[in-house]
Amino acid sequence: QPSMASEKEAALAAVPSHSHTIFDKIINKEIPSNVVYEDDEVLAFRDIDPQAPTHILIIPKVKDGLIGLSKAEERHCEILGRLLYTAKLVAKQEGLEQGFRIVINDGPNGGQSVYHLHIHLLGGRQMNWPPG
Ligand code: IU
Repeated sequence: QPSMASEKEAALAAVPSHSHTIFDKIINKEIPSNVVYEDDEVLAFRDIDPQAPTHILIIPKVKDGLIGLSKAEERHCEILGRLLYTAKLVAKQEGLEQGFRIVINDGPNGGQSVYHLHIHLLGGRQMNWPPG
């Protein structure tokens, strides 16, 4: 949980797994979230612990083994493209004409804390390079 640990600590504590994550509960509306875009394949909702004025997570509704980008298979190519395209649509919807950043954290070193592939869309401020 973001409240009990820093994002880095959460990532280091997270165990990569194919089992259900909190994102399934968000998809199934078992826990509330601030949804900004939804279609049959993709859900986009505001990150609970925003790191920028706009911070949205874009996820596939069906995980299909895609616990992280490092587990991607050829069959995932279509949904991966759909997720990126959705990021573009949501960026426009959010008015991020000045630009934005897309992030995919993978594994412990990448700072991944939830093992259901997700794209971070960050915007509304100047981003720094390199990222931390
Ligand atoms: P990460 O790339 O795996 O570290 O991203 C997980 C994100 O999910 C992180 O930014 C959390 O703030 C966010 N999040 C959320 O939005 N809602 C939740 O209930 C939980 C995490 I747990």
